[in-house]
Amino acid sequence: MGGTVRAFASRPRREAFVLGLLRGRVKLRGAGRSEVSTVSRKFYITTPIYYVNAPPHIGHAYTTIAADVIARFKRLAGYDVLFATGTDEHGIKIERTARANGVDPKEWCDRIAGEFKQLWERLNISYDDFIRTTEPRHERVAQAIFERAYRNGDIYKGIYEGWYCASCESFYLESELVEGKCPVHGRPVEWTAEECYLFRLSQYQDWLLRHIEEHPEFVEPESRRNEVLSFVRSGLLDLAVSRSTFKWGIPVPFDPDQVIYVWIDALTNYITVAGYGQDEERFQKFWPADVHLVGKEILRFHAVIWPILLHSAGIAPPKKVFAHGWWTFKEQKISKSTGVLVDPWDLAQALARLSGAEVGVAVDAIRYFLLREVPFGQDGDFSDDNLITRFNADLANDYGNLLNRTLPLVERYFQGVVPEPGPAEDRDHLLRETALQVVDAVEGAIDRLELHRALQEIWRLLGAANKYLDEGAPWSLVRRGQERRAATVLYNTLEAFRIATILLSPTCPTATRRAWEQLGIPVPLEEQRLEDARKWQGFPWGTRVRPGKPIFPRIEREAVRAVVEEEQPQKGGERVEEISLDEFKRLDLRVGIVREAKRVPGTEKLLELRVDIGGEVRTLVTGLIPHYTAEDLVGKRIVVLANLQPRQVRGVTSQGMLLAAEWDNEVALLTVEKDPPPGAKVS
Ligand code: ME8
Repeated sequence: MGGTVRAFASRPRREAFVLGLLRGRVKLRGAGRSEVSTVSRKFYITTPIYYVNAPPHIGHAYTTIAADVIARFKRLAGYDVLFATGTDEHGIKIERTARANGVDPKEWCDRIAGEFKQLWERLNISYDDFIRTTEPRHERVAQAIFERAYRNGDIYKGIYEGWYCASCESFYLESELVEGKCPVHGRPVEWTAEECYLFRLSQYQDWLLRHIEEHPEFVEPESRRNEVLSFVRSGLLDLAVSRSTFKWGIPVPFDPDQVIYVWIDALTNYITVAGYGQDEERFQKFWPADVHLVGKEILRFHAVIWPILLHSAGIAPPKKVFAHGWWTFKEQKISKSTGVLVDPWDLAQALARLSGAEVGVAVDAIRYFLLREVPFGQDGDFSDDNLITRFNADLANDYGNLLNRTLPLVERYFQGVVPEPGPAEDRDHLLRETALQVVDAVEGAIDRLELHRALQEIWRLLGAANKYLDEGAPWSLVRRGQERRAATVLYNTLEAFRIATILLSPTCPTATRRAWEQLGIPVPLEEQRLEDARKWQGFPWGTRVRPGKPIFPRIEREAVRAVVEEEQPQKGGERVEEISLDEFKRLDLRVGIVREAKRVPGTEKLLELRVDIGGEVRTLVTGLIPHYTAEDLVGKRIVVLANLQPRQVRGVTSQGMLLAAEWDNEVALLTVEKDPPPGAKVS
């Protein structure tokens, strides 16, 4: 760091050793030998590759954000990281969806894969590789693995009969169905009987059992591991690994009438990314994967089929498969098949509008909320209200406000220059101890994938720093002429904040960058490493701070109510209070022409309108069904309240309101005479 040069002569030995490790390379000096060998530490983490049958939603964002935070943390800790995500593009489900949308499957896949990539960019996902299963590099690997199992005698031709759920792309036994429907999606299953290739899963049952028993860390959390164990103990059946009734898949290399079963195709993506069969050095370095993060519904594929397939091909299984829980919304699973969707980008934009924060900061708040709210591994119910509470209490108050009250004090008492601390007192030692413990605790929690715990620990440090500042009260120290002590208190508060900022940077990359800019430390946050968080009093005194706007401006509850509530019909006949003419003039009422209208999917009464209000076309969401159909409205002149705060209605942003009369369950739109142009003022 720039500024002042100081020696760390008294750093404890253990810390010095850890620092050596953290740059990602350890120098091992053999006794009596002079050569120095370097060992690089790698970390390979994956998300599932997502189906492209529909655009991404917050469930996909959850896994991907979690993986991103872990990957960023590992980079911070000096690891050479490979973080992969991607899309799963073959199978009957994708083929059907593409046809239903009137395009060929490849075109459809390109479109949706593009949407995933765009969302990941917006959510600040730092993936190193985005794999698509339609890429030639992957098709070669899937075929090679299939062929290898065939040559081993693990794949044979037979007839498979069973119930198939196209949503899961999976076969079920009669006994596994729930009321005759898919146990995961609750959807009807299809009876299939076809000639195909089968894989001898049953042959590997004992090997897998032993592997899981001998490697308790292989499947986590523990409750999920027990489920997998009892599933394997109950007996594995051979698995159908090819299909012949449709074409949208990777051809079986030795039988062009069959395509490889989509799950076999999909799972092999993890070794394609690592360079299998194409870049031996890369494969040696990154395989086995350190963690496959998955949702709990696809754990069996990853913890049973995948290790067996690898073992049959002579490849080591991944080190860990971690299954997290499901997000629900009002107790219903958020998923494409239930139709309950939360669009993370809409949510970020709404949060940005509500708070006035920049959208990247709002994205950070969502990233933080998802990981903090629910212990990683458990289910959680999504609620706007809890999101706002976390935003205000944790981010605006504990984190943002700590900075916003410290920097002005530095300005006021020390001309905006971070002062040199004086001799340490007990409470200074205590803050230092907390900070150093927290760094270790955060690292440990990330290693155990206790992401919520890692955040709790950072907040333990922020809590201690806020309390330290309150109790240290530099403002009264200055009043009593104790500037030196005030300098120490302010310095140490900023120091704790600096450490918390480094630790929080993987979760909130944008907000922490903004905070770092305000701290004024010349070395950018991106260049900080975990070892920098372990250096107490690493903040260079003499630094000129640059106080700025609050990074997480508080959200007012009133504004929230307007945004998250669905449109409620106004009740007629109510007494209303009088307003002045000036108050009325604050309403921007204009003539608008409805250019397009369509029903909001998944709702009974909502229409989404595109309304020309003169030089601008606005989106309005209104509950006009069954009084009007979409066709009734196109071309109509209506009256629009144009300066109503935008609000989120079922994932669509409504940018205004149209006026209508209501009586006895009837609704009539307000229209105008003489066809004025769109934008004409109504007063
Ligand atoms: O299963 N809560 O793809 P998919 C939490 N292509 N996580 C959720 C979620 C929710 N409500 N909804 C989805 C597939 N997810 C296969 C994977 S891998 C070789 C092939 C996340 O598009 C979670 O990670 O159905 C879940 O496992 C994944 O999205 C399912 O995505």
